[in-house]
Amino acid sequence: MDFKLHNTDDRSGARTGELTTDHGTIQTPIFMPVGTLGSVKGVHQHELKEDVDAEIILGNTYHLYLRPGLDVLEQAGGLHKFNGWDRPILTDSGGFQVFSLAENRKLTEEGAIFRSHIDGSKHMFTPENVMDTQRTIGADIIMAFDECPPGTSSYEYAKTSLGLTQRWLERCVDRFDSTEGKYGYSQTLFPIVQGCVYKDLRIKAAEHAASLNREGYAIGGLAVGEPTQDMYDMIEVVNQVLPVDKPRYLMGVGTPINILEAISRGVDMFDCVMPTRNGRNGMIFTSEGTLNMRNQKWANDFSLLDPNGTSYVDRFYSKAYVRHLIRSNELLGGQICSIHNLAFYLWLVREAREQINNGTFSDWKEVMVEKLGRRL
Ligand code: PRF
Repeated sequence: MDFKLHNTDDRSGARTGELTTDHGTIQTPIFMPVGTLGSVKGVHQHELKEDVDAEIILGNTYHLYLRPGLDVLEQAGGLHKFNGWDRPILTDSGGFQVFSLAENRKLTEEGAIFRSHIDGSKHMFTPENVMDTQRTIGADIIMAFDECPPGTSSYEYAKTSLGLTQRWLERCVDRFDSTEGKYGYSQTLFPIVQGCVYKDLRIKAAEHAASLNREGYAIGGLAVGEPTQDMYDMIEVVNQVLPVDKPRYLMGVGTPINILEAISRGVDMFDCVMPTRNGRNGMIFTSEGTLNMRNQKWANDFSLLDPNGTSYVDRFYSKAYVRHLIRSNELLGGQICSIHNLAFYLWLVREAREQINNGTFSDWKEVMVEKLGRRL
C-alpha cells in the first residue's frame, strides 16, 4: 500500500491524499459505505460504483466469520470474488462487534469468548485468529483486534483496557507480519488508537501505535457515548502524534457535520452505518439539511427528492413517492434513501477534497455545518 499526501489546508488540519492498494486507488478524505455481511444493505455493487461513486467499502469480520463462514469465503477466493466488488475493501476486526452484538461475552488476556447472536454457539477471538480470519476474508486493509470501552468509562477502566488493547496490538502485528495474503495481492494492518476521553492515554496509545511503523492508523473508541466536543478534542490530540504521511481512519463516525469537523482535524477515512441505517428509516441527508421522509409535510410534494443531488434517484423520484414507499414499508423506499444518502456522503467528501485543494475549505466548512444542521 502506498499513501501520498497532496495538499494541506493552511487554516486547519485538513488534508487531501491518495491511497493505493492492489485493488485500486482511493482519494482521501474518503467515506467508506458499510457492507457488514459483504453487502451494502439494499444497494447493488453496480449502483455503488455508478450512482454512489464509492471507492472502497467495509466488511465485518465478526459477521462474515459467523456467516457464511471461512470455508465458503476461502473457496470463493476471498470476499472480492464472492461479492463481485473489485475495488478496495477494509474489514473491521470484530472486537467492537463482539461487544455490541454477541451474547455472554467475556474478555481475557488471551482474547474474547462469546456466543453467536445467531445460534448461541460458542467462539473465541484472539489477536492471532482474527489476523488469520482477515487474511482469509481477504480485505485490502485489515484492522487490529481491540477493546472499545464505552465513552463514559472511568480513567482506571480506560487505562486497564488500553493496556490490553496495546498487548493485543503487538500480537496482531507479530501474527500479521509472519503470514501472507492468500490470494496473490497484498494486505495491510492498521492499529487502532484507544484511550477513551483521556488525553494522556490517547497520547500514549498514539505513540505506541506510531512506534510500530504501519502503513496507516485508526482512531477507535469515539462516538461511543462521550460528548461530541470530547470526540473532536481527542481527534486533535491523536493526530498531533500520528505521523503526517500516513492515512488516519476515524472508525464508525458519523453525521455529515462530524465528518467535516474530523476532516478539519486531519482525518482521512470514515465509515458509518448512518447513511444506510437512517436511510432505511426514511431519513435523508442533503446539502440543505436533514429530511424525515415519513413526515406529512411531503405527502403532496411532487418536487424531486433532492434537486441538488448527484445520484439518479435524486432526479428520478419525487418526495411524495418516496414518502409513500417508506410509510408503506416498501423495500424500494429504503433502497432509494440508502442510495441517496451514500451518494450524498460521497459527494460531501469529494467536495471537501476540492475545497482543500483550492484553499477554501475552512470557509466552506463553516457554511456547510450551518446548513447541515437544519431540519427541513
Ligand atoms: N474499534 C473497532 N471498530 C470500531 C470502533 C472501535 O473502537 C468504533 C468506535 N466508534 C466503531 N467501530 N475495532
